[in-house]
Amino acid sequence: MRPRLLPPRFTGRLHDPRTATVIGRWLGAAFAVCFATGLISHGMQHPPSWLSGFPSRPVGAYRFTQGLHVASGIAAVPLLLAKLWTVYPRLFTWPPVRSPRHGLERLSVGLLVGAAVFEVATGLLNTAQWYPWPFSFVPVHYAMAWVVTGSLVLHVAVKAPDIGRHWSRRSAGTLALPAEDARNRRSLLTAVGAAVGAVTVTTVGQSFTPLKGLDLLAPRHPDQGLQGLPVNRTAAAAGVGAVAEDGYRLRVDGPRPAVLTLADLRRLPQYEAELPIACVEGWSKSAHWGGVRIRDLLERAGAPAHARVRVVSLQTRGGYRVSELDATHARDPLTLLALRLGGEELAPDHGYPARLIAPNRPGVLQTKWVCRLEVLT
Ligand SMILES: Nc1nc2c(c(=O)[nH]1)N[C@H]1C(S)=C(S)[C@@H](COP(=O)(O)O)O[C@H]1N2
Ligand SMILES: [Mo]
Repeated sequence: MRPRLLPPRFTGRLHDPRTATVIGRWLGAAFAVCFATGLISHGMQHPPSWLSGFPSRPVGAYRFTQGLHVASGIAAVPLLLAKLWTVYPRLFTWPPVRSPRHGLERLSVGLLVGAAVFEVATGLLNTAQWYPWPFSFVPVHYAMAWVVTGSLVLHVAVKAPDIGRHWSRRSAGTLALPAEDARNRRSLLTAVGAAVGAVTVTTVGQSFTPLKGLDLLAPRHPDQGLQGLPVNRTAAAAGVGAVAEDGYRLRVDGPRPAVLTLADLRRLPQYEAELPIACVEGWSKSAHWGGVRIRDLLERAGAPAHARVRVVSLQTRGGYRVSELDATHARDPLTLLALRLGGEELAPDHGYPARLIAPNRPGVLQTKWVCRLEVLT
């Protein structure tokens, strides 16, 4: 039976499987990079029980993978829009469901589109620290990544014959398409490529600092902030009041517990390290830190070599007041309880009087306003 309302007709010529295949390949690559780097980031923040820890070198590895995560997510925005534009006339094919198998395929496409749009949108808003939703970002963004990946694998499997027929310019299906569309397709693909290039070049400087001068669309500029380093949560926002120089104590709980004043900490051997803050939200900045080695503090406290360490902040509420160091990071000679940044005492917003800084570690785990180290065995 014909529907009373005729489905719309589409006169655009590039809603064809060849265009969908080419854009789909780029989008698939962006999603694959985004998923792999997202798993790394999530694994570092929520280490699975079967993993004893992560390597602490190269020092900037997380900066690189998380920079790639945010860059591939941003590149996915124009790619996803272009892909949806190419295929949207299929929403209006009649009848909408031809068979149970076709119905299932449509359902999986619906799931893929919904989850992909959700994932890219929530990730993008997170880079701007804007959370206009009632759920917590990390677990939901993580769970939806599996939904996107699962439905994407299913989609590629179902579409494999079509993809194969249009994979290259000389594939059978592609040769059957009107030849005069090829030039328009090249223009469209060039424009999509240019859009990807433009959003990448204007945002990637937030972590790849050689391009920071072009960083026009990124929410953070790596040079903006106290002592040349951005601040995500200020002392006021964390509810940490002014810390008095002689009121501060660092407790080290271990086999030989110790309580140290700021003067005690300054009398211990001091070390310097050039290490980045690599925020999960996509900005990264290297800085010059000075302070006491965590491993020296652990040795004084009689901690065994394999000990993990819980790092606790003066901050009394909020998600990032506590972090854990695995044995590799705890023993790394570059892992510091930093007292200085760029040769100056830490500003209150950077964690005065003492903050953790360790190599190859997400920014959220570089705990500020540290007041206690607990040796875990
Ligand atoms: N106690 C505490 N430490 C914290 C945070 C926090 O909210 N509370 N934020 C973390 C995050 S998300 C980042 S990116 C870094 C930023 O350090 P900075 O503000 O010195 O640049 O601090 C981390 N340390
Ligand atoms: Mo962060």
